[in-house]
Amino acid sequence: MSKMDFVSIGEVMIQLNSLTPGPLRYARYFEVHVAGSEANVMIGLSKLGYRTGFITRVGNDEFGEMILRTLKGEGVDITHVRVMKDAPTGIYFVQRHYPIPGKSTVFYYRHLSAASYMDESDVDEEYIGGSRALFLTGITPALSESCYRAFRKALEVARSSGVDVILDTNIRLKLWRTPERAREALLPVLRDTKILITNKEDLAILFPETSSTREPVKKLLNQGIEIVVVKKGEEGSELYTKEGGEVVEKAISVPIIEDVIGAGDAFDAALLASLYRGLEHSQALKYANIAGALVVTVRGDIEAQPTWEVLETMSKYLREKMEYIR
Ligand code: KDG
Repeated sequence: MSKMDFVSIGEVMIQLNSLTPGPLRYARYFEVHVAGSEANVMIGLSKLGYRTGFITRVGNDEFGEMILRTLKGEGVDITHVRVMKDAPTGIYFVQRHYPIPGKSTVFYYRHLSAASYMDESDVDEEYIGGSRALFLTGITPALSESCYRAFRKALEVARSSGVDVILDTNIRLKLWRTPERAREALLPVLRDTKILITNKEDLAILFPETSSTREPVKKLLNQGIEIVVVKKGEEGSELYTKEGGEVVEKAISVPIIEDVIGAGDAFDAALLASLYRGLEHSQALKYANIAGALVVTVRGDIEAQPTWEVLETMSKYLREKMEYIR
């Protein structure tokens, strides 16, 4: 098996995205997608030319089969995906533009799903140890006690093998239930990361003593993290380095917002693809903002994730505002 550039661990689900905006109690038509934060990032990186692999479990059911086919079709290695007999593939629903126009809400049906049974035995030391980077999010440890142990083991394996650790805090309070639980589990592992990706809301949960983003970012960099990236949605994004570097990029506004879910993952993939290609930090943030903006224009998390060609086309369009008729 060839070595991976990026490996990740988490849950992939079937996303049922309402075709109509508004409360789900009135929704009659749903569109089916495959999605899940960490897998979205692996797919995004695969579209940008990297070899990626994913560790998870799916149920021995039609939805599990759909996930396997999608991952494989998008170029993600599935040799470390287990198919479980006694638990189903997780699903979730997306409600769009309600109660906040332009925003989406998720409703999970993933309790006791196949992926929630992952444990240390899913974490293959050679697989992670042989890769360039391990990508984690704060979602996986929130799934169950055994997922938390798998997450910790993956992190330790990467650390002891000299593999870069990248973490997106991605705090889902619907899973953690309280901010305290999220904080207790995540704060101790942040210092083990090389690149930390976060947002204003997560920083407020992790560092409730301050309302600024600057102070926590400074603290994190002082703990040894090399790069901290703060995603600010419509306000753009910021990148800070241990050496004192600071880059701020404006968000890209798009004429259509279908569903904002998955934008952050596309952002992460384009950011990491750019950083690992050695691009300037400001260019990496620009591409990441473009990738995030593209994903909000469609339903589903992975369909509009860009290739390099798409990133370049959009960059050119934003610079020159030419009529794009081909
Ligand atoms: O980042 C998008 C994800 O939040 C979405 O696809 C669902 O993975 C998911 C989760 O756990 O919330």
